[in-house]
Amino acid sequence: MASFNHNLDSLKTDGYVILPNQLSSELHKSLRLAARRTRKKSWPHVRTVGKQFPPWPDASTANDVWGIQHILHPDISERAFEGWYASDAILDTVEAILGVKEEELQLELCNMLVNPENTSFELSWHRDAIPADATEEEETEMLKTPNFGTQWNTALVDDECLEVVPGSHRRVRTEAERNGQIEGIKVVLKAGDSVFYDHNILHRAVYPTRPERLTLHACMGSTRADNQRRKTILQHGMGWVKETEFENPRLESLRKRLVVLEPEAVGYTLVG
Ligand SMILES: O=C(O)CCC(=O)C(=O)O
Ligand SMILES: [Fe+2]
Repeated sequence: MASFNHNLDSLKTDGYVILPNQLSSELHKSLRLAARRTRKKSWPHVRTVGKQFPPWPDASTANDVWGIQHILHPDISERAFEGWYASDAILDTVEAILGVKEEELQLELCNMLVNPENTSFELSWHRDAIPADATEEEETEMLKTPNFGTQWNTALVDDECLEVVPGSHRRVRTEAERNGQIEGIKVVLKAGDSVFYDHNILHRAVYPTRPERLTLHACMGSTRADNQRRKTILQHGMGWVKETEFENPRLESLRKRLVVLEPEAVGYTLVG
């Protein structure tokens, strides 16, 4: 556990931590097969090239995509994704990061990021929870907002698309950074590695058409999060979770905790 505490320290200090080789070779293989099948599927929920933030248009209007949304959706129905999202490895890590028990975790987003086939693309520098046009005062306030969730990328093949500014989740942007002069470092993942990162770290991503990218991109939160976080998650086109029921009992418990929209019902008062 000592080494995991070290990882938690890195996540707090640097805003990200790479956890090498997180997948058994069997799970890795089934996830990679499931990911390649999913990529080939005709599926309406995608991230379209040319657009950084949701909502994204339906796949039928897209020339190219950089992500496949909602890979836990019953119409995709890949057991490998379901088993992975609700695995010991993921749940133990999320529990340690958030300092809560599995009984307090809720299902959130689970997507897949891919190389666009024909048109390279890139995301500009951003924080996920603070708009780029926030004033210094707004940024200062928003950086204080407690976060009851964590997010991560798990690479199924080698991936160097993500760039981060270490430590930037704990401070406002410098004048130079506000003017777009940002020095980041590449997050280099070998196949099987995961990176957990703070949603407020300054980051961007560069998507060339080659090599292949197959990276699972997910988040999970605590039921201590206020209804605003739940509504945001559900409004991310995730209404389907209300109608579905997973066979995997751990995943089903996570789902039920997200769809209960009154925190009182799960034993917590509103926070934040
Ligand atoms: O491609 C990535 O790894 C990062 C994606 C990202 O930053 C986002 O979707 O907000
Ligand atoms: Fe982001």
